[in-house]
Amino acid sequence: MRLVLWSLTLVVVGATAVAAKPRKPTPARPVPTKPAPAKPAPIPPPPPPPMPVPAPPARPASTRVEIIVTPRGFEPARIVIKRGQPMVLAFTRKTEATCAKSVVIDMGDGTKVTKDLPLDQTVEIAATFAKAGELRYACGMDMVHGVLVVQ
Ligand SMILES: [Cu+2]
Repeated sequence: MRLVLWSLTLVVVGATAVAAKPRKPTPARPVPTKPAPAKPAPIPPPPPPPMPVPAPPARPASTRVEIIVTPRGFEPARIVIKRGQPMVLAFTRKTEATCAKSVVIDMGDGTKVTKDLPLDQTVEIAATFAKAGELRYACGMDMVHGVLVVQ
């Protein structure tokens, strides 16, 4: 019995000795400090599309009529236009062989507009004719005529 106890004690002590055996500290392994691979720069999100610019209030487009002054007079000498339609009457005198070196237009509202017509220069007259009817235009001496037919 005593022998058994002693043996047990030996076993326990031996086990303890094994357990207590100082472990050789494992040297810290150098961790390779590999630089992290550079991540590709994140692609910035595309800029938001520009806000649609609101269109300016719609203005009715004006209708342009070219009127040439030639030795035969105003060409065309008869212009049909729409009532209420903004117009640009563009006169260009192309000849010296005419007395129509200016134009007088009956605006249909009791007024007349007179414009000089320098050679080869386009003179624009913007107007909107509100009333239907026939309006004359003529040279300054009222010798060369044309007519605006407002419908
Ligand atoms: Cu004239």
